[in-house]
Amino acid sequence: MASITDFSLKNIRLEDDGGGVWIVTLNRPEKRNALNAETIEELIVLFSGAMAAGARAIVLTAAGDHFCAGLDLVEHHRADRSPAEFWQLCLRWHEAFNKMEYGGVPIIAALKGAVVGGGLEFASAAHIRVADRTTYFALPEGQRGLFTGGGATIRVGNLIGKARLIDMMLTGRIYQGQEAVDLGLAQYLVEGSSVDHALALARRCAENLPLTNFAICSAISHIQNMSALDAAYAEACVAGVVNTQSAARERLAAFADKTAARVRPKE
Ligand code: 1HE
Repeated sequence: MASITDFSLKNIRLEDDGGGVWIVTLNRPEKRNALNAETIEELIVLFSGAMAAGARAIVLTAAGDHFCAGLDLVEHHRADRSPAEFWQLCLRWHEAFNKMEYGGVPIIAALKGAVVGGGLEFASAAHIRVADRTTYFALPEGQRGLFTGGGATIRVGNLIGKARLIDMMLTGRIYQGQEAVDLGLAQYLVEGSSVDHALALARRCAENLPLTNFAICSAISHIQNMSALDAAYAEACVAGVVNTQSAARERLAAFADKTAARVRPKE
């Protein structure tokens, strides 16, 4: 895809703020943005092509009061899938979420209402999560007779740890507010609109050099999958490329000649 207008998506709305920050809106509010198979395919197309189409940062949001109600349970019930079919469907979910996590474009999820089941798996593939006061997190799989299939055992486990993940799945425990932030389910809790805050963060990310963001939003996730020895080597390789990019020379010169902003605590 050469530009944002080349995407033809039914369940997702796409806008550019004019500065390369894309606003990606899940658009099935009447189904509480439950993820059906078609939406997963659209996510794959979108996140595979966003960088080449010029996205500098992405705000991920949803129409209606709820971010995402997870797997489309009605579609799943009606399709009466075989084990092989659901296995393959889960791999499509992984394809979509891996394209997000490893794709190199910063993704900031603006959360609200239900972020549950596959909706939490989806949000966990973003790089930054902003919650508002309506946001709540749960993994109702246990109560539905299901198991997570979109990466919760990995990403949600990484965010909150194994014991809390198991508790959420066994008991249906719901986290919200400051407690959810303290546990790591979101990095920000805002009083107003999570979209406004996510947009401000995305615009800030978009001021970074694209290669730097690419490294932050792909290399860290890859490196975390490696042994410490290989991770250190890979980090050195990435730094070799990023820290010698010609586009960074201007920023380094500004520091050297004392015109660049300094890093100071808030007044
Ligand atoms: C849905 C879904 C869905 C709503 N699949 N259609 N996820 C869950 O267990 C969460 C299921 N959803 C809910 O608990 C509630 O819908 C909400 C708390 C999110 C919202 O409640 P509410 O009162 O605003 O809406 P509602 O009346 O429950 O639903 C409105 C419509 O959305 C209704 O459709 P309608 O055609 O009858 O109007 C619902 O059927 C539809 N809807 N949620 C399909 N999830 C890779 S494995 C991942 C495994 C999982 O994700 S398990 C967790 C599934």
